[in-house]
Amino acid sequence: MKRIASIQDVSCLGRCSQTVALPVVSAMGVECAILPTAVLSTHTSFPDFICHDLTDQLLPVARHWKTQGVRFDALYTGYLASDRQVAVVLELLELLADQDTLLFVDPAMADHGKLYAGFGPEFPALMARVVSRAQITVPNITEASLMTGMEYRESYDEDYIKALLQGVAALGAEKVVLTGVSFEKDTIGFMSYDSVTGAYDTYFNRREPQAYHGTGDIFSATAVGGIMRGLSLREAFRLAVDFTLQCIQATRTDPQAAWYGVEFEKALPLLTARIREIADQ
Ligand code: PXL
Repeated sequence: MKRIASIQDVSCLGRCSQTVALPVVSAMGVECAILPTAVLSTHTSFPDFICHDLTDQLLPVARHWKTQGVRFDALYTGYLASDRQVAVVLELLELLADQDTLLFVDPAMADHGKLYAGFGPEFPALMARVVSRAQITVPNITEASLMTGMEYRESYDEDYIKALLQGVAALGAEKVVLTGVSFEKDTIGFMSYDSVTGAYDTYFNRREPQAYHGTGDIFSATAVGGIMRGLSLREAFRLAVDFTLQCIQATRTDPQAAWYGVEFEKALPLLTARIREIADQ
């Protein structure tokens, strides 16, 4: 069985980051070790959340894993809790990766044109250092614009999206998958760029009118799980778009859901069935 380490926060309430990655990756038949970057009472959209930064725990945990001879097929980073955590995470990646370990970086720090609460304007440049190590990175449009210094636009064309993709690749990432891309009002999906082959790819599915918290984390966890189960990047990211949509569709009737995240629990059986159909045995 493949094993990954998911390096992001535990938001105790409000499905996102580890509380999404662990169940989704596990349901896909991949072992998911977790390395929490912080413990928060809730994700940062709740008022008055509390946060305990775990930067000082990260290297001791990783060193202990090393002494046990553990290896990882992928290291997946998401939300990082502080400026000073970035240098530690870079060291951690160095320590835990071997030449066959996939580095998958979700620079989860911003959306809808704004940084999440708690980050200062210097944070995107720090996150860009983690992205520079990635074989695959999955920014949304806000994150890509903040890291590249390009203007954030709500309405855009393919040239703008390609410029963002190339800008993120120029930071050092090999493959860039820009999420939340929508060229038509009823569809949403991704556009990707492979800096080695120069190839672009796109995939779109239905766009539901509601926006929910934590859907980016569902998308990333599904993509990592799919890649680990032997899907091509194209298949894995298509599956991620489709499953994110299924989670949103499973949630639509709940008026509280925008806060508590998508009810992915209802859709997990669909993911398990689909991965059984399409993945390596
Ligand atoms: O879903 C991304 C995310 C992860 N972790 C924390 C967050 C958010 C988004 O707001 O606040 C703590």
